[in-house]
Amino acid sequence: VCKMDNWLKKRASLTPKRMALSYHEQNWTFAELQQAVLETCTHLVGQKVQTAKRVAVLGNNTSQLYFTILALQQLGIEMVLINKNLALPEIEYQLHDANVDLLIYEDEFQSKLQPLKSMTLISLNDLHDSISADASSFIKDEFNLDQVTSIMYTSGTTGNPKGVMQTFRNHWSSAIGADLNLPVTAKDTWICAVPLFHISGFSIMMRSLIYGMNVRLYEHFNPELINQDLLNGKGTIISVVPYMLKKLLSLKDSDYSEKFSYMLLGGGAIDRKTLEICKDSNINVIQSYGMTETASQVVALNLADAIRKLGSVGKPLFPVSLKIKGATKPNQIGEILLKADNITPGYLNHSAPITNNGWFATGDLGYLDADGFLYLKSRLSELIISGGENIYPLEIENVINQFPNIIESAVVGKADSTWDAVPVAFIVTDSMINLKKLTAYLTSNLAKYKVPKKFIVVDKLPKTHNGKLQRKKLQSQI
Ligand code: S0N
Ligand code: AMP
Ligand code: MG
Ligand code: MG
Repeated sequence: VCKMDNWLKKRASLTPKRMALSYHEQNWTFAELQQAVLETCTHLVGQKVQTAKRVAVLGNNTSQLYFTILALQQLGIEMVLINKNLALPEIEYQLHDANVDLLIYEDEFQSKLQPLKSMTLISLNDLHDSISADASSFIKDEFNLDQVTSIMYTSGTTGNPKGVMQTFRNHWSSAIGADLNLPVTAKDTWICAVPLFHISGFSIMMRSLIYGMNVRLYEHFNPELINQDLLNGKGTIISVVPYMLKKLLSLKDSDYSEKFSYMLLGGGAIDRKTLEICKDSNINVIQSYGMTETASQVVALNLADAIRKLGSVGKPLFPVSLKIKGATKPNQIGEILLKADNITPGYLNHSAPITNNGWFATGDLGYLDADGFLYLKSRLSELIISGGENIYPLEIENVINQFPNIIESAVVGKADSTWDAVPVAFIVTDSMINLKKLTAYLTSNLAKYKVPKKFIVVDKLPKTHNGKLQRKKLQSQI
């Protein structure tokens, strides 16, 4: 299949009265959601946005942002989802790299974006107050499965973030694979407190259209409120990263409502002890493994095996093939290779093929046990995951090395009880460094979670005789 009926139209015609979205005290059925999205389309067309090739969006998980994302999709415009925590230079890099025509942002971010003079900017509030025009002729009747609909940036080993292109086919394959593992029913409500700008959140929105499922959207992760809502049966499924799971666990003092089904856990490693506490607290946790490049989970546990195979991230989902590079029998560790319609066609502006004979190399190491369950070990790259946000040492080092009197630097991850891991920097300097100035400089150039929590001055960095940095040696010094 190359084309499918427009998902929102299809969904609104199949189950118009079913609940689609809850946000604060407001609710929308699929017919009402379609209406709200159409309304946003009329404002976009009033601003001639339909002629844009690519539009970026920046905001919290508000209903307005939700409608805007779906509206851009209705108009067939590729959208770049900007991480709201990024510093302005990081945002500028992405806007420029993706050749974005317009940035739609939530008013809260106005002051941060102020210096972006050359860019066409429109706030969500202004968009909604703007003149409208008939959008019907611009709305796609069909979705071309090979068309890119969303782009999310992720950094690589080179230090420069790359735009991961996600097609309708990627999202379709992802949603179907997830549902064949853990079927969603009309009684389910999926809590979306993970960001819509990450695939963890965006994929919930796509599943909602495809399954006809209600989404309870939270402006941001509000643990107290979400805990209350889980106790009161306002959600049956919630996507979490380890930080969020542990935070919710710390608040929980009685059982969740019996309507509650499971937490979908992904984005980073979890310790066994936390999983055992969940088991003892009657919380079903479904461990999963996925990435931006795979349009969310590609491997997941199911309810029957979640306890029996505690510590595993599960089996490859139905549409996903997985093998361990070089492994000839169970329990051999190697790089995880994947083949699936979930996998991105590639990075924006990078012509190098993303697959080799159809196989995508994840950069993650793991092994399959004799029953075919995947266990993750570590990564080939030096990725640090803090609260579900990825930090690539090279990206930070490149910024640190620009600071006056710093000769070189190395960033490593330090285990952290709150964030799982935080970055720490080793620096080599030729004169005294003002820590306040350095921190201020880094904070204006990097998202806060990327700014090292500690700086350690050293005479030189440990290197092999070929000049390769020995991070393991540094790791033992923190
Ligand atoms: C953990 C979150 C929610 C923390 O944000 P919160 O609580 O809103 O904090 P703020 O109020 O914004 O800031 C307070 C202070 O904390 C600092 N800070 C914020 N975030 C971090 C962080 N991550 N690390 C370190 N510090 C942080 C702020 O700077 C601020 O500092 P001060 O007070 O000094 O100003 C937030 O970080 C969050 O939402 N994290 C999760 C992101 C996420 O979803 N990651 C997953 C990405 N991966 C994928 O999407 C692929 C896997 C996948 O698809 C998936 C993942 C999970 C579940 C399901 C799936 C699936 O397959 O469907
Ligand atoms: P991202 O592209 O931001 O979603 O990050 C994807 C990376 O997060 C993967 O390549 C893994 O290194 C890591 N990751 C995802 N899920 C898990 C998990 N369940 N356990 C450990 N690491 C994970
Ligand atoms: Mg990534
Ligand atoms: Mg927040």
